[in-house]
Amino acid sequence: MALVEPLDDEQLNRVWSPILSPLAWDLGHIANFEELWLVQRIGGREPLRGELGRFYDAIENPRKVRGELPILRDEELRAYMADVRERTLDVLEGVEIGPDVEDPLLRDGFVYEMLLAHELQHDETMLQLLQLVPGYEPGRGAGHLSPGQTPGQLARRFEYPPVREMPRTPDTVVVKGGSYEVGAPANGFAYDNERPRHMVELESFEIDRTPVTNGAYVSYMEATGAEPPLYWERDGGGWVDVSRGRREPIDPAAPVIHVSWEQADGFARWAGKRLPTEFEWEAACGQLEGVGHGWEWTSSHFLAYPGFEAFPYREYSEVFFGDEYRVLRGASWATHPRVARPSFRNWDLPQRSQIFSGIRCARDA
Ligand code: AVJ
Ligand code: FE
Repeated sequence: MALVEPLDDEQLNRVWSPILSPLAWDLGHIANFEELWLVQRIGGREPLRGELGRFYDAIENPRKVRGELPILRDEELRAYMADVRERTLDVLEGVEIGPDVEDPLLRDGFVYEMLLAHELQHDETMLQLLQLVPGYEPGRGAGHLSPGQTPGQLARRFEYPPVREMPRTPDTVVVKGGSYEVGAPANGFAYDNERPRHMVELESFEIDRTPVTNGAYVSYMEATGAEPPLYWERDGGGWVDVSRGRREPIDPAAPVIHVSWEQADGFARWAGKRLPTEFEWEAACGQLEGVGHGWEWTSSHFLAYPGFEAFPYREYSEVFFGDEYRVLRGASWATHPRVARPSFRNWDLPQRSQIFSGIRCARDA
């Protein structure tokens, strides 16, 4: 709610882009997902609005049609969100979680972690859309701290643009070939696509310690005529960032974001390098710097790990497996720390750049 506090209902309902949902859809979807998995599945209650749930099904309703759906809007939307949350808290009181609970949805509180992660990921999706809203600045006043959360963590989530310091000299991390363990351990929260943890064989490789900067990307554009990142516009001799209706000079030292996989792959080849595979990234990530400015494109397709089991539903990951999507690793400035971990796999289509996506190069050693 803090994220959308500066917006009015017209802005919440508007279709800003065919590849992003209206904000009202995300808000209703977050609440409906919570109702479905917790209030209905765990609490055994009837849905609050009957068949409404099917309009919030992400697979049945692709992003480009979501503006025309009879979804909840305005006061009705806010009332539904509040009703669901009240029921959620109610159900929570009567529920047992712990390592020995039989229901895998409840064991170790899986369903709660899933709902939190889901909401936080949609916050990032909403922030992608909010880049299209002129004058948008997140409403800090509406934020509240949850137990254990420091003001710094809340502020970091809302920081524009990425400001973490970059080391001066670009250099590389050398990783020796051999067997590496990848994926999420069997206990603790992770998505199904991160499991099972397993061994992979890697050849020796080098990976840049830092992500590609705006300055380096400009050199690539000048040398090859490649397209600029999304939200860049020419301004005199230089470039400005026009997201959120601003015109801010591009900082050549900051990592580049809003590039597609095609742009990232093109850059890497031009530089005489290549994108890392997702497993190279995971094996090296303990030594990388600048992780968290932007998601990092990898050369890997989004595929199931050997022994994969869909949980708790096929539509989270399984329906996206195949060679259509590319995997991104790491996190962006808009990713909540709670959902950032070395085994986390993000994915998108290779031509997309609305996500906060950047580049890190690798090469065979
Ligand atoms: C992991 C970001 C690709 O947006 O499709 C949200 C996250 N899954 N609701 C997506 C997700 C279900 C997912 N990504
Ligand atoms: Fe979702």
